[in-house]
Amino acid sequence: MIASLRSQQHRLIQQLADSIEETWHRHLNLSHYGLPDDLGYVEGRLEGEKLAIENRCYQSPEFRKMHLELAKVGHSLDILHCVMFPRSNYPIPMFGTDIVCGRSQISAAIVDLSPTTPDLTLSDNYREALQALSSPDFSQVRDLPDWGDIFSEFCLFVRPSNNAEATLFLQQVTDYLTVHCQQAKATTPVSGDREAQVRAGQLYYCTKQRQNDKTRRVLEKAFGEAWTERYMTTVLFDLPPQPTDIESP
Ligand code: BLA
Repeated sequence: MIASLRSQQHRLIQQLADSIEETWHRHLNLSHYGLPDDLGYVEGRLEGEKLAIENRCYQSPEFRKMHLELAKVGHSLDILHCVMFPRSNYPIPMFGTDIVCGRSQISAAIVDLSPTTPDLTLSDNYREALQALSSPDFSQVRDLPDWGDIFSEFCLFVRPSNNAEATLFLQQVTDYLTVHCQQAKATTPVSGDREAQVRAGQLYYCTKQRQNDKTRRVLEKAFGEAWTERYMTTVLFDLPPQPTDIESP
């Protein structure tokens, strides 16, 4: 299953997938999160090449869904995608990372802790913890697309140009993730209006991510438009469940 696909992928993707799962296990109390039955492992064909997708999904007291996805298109494209969706009573950012690797060269490596507040800013706690990390220089920094206003000032979007830079990226992701797990555990859950704000922030994040045409095109070529729409809205960027209308007395 996922271990087999992982072993066939670009080294940075294997290392990052291992590090993400290790960090989750170290800091959080994980349990299984059930994806729709037919969407755990999927295969399609993209211009004659096989597209395989393997998903791993967990939840914890702080996170509604922690999704790690590996995808492989024939011998030409390796992808790692990971998003952590906080429960809507946790006023904390969205962790997201994506690595796209074509024919042994990494073309995109991005990581961020993206705010879910109405003014799209991170809390002081997060800012201080992230500022305390080292901020290494990369030789090729990439511009964010138009829909990228969801990302924070700490967003790192690069094209690592050698092994040393790939290792720096790996370290940066692991550091962001560690900060996030620690902050999440120290967070006091909210309710009422503040919870509604978190839900609205996650909805905005998902709406923007669904506008990523590059992701959509890869999936549509292999699986068609309808499947892709369902996948993007139920697996990649699903919205938090509605609150119950019943208030406790
Ligand atoms: C870019 N994402 C891309 C690219 C491809 C995919 C092919 C273009 C690579 C490049 O510009 O060099 C494809 N990504 C996928 C697919 C999946 C995927 C098929 O995750 C899933 C099956 N994307 C995310 C998350 C973030 C993200 C969580 O899923 C950020 C936290 C960002 N991907 C992201 C950005 C780009 C990208 C910003 C560049 C988009 C652009 O330049 O237009």
